[in-house]
Amino acid sequence: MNPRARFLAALRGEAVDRPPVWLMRQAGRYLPQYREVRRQHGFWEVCRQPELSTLVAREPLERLSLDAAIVFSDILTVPEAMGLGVTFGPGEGPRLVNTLSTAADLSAWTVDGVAQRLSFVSEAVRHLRTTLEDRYGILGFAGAPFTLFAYATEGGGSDDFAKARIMLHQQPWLAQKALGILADVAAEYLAAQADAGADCVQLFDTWGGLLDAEDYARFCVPALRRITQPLAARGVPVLLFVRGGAHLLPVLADTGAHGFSLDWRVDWREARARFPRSILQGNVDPILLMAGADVARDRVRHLLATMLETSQYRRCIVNLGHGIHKDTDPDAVHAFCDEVTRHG
Ligand code: 1CP
Repeated sequence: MNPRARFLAALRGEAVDRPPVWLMRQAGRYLPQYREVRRQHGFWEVCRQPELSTLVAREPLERLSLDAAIVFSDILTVPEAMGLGVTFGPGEGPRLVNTLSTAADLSAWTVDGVAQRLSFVSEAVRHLRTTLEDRYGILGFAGAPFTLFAYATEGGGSDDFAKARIMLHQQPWLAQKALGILADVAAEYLAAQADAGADCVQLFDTWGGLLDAEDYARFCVPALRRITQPLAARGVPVLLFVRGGAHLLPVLADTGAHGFSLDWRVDWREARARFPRSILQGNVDPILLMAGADVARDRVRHLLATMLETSQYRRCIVNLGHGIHKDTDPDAVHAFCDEVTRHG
């Protein structure tokens, strides 16, 4: 089966020879060529030049047996385009200059013209689609509203994103307004990526798992529905990844997502029993790729056996439970993908 045909069949719930595979952060710092490109170009420069973004998005496809590419970009394109001033220092996480703590901060967000300022991402998707033709699936993506809200309030990475969680309860109206704006921008942004050639889109809620189910249902689910509803109306499948979200499975059904990218701590069988008709993606612990090629192969065999037994391989996509760690040996990643292809 052609990789894109396999990816599309999985998204539609059709029979496949084996589940398709792609990996979160498949184009990234664990690849020597990526690091070489980054020595010569700034992060935003790589994202903004379609030739460079396609180059790095294709690198993993050339080395590994993958069925889909993810556009090279970042979830922080959206706050950057809304005037929050996002920079990536060497070897550290992102920094945001204009953080959100008051209603005045929110009024300063530049929502007018944001789609135009984000158009470089759909241009990157278009360039990638033209280059890959119909050989591979393509995923577009965006940060989920809560995760972007978390960076906007904190001004950078954090272990607990306390400012965001405090704001939800101290200024709930402000938090809800911010989440609604982020959701509406994401809906339009993802639709543009689909129009440019993405076969499906993924929402990354990397920090959503910090919330309990009640807060997730109150603040995140309504914002997520503002994204999934218009995309569903356009026939664009939306996958939702919530890191550390095992306790949120009961409320995720209400998000309207077409499928779920499972964190490594989620029990696959439990998720399948809860979501018999949804796409499920995941969910090998990415840290275990650092245990070497044999462990990587073993984990794939175990996952595929579960996928076969519970789902006859239908509506399943092989992936990790979070992004590849930058210190991972590319040979272990190769072994992981190769093992998937042995099960066709
Ligand atoms: O120095 C560098 O080269 C920058 C490292 C890097 C890369 C490779 C960043 C900065 N972003 C990216 C690309 C990226 N980011 C992709 C496309 C590549 C691919 O997947 O193949 C994607 C999908 C993302 C998404 C992303 N960015 C997320 C969600 C996924 C996740 O890993 O949880 C998050 C949280 C970010 C924020 C971000 N951007 C970059 C870094 C180092 C971080 C994390 C910062 C933190 O710890 O808070």
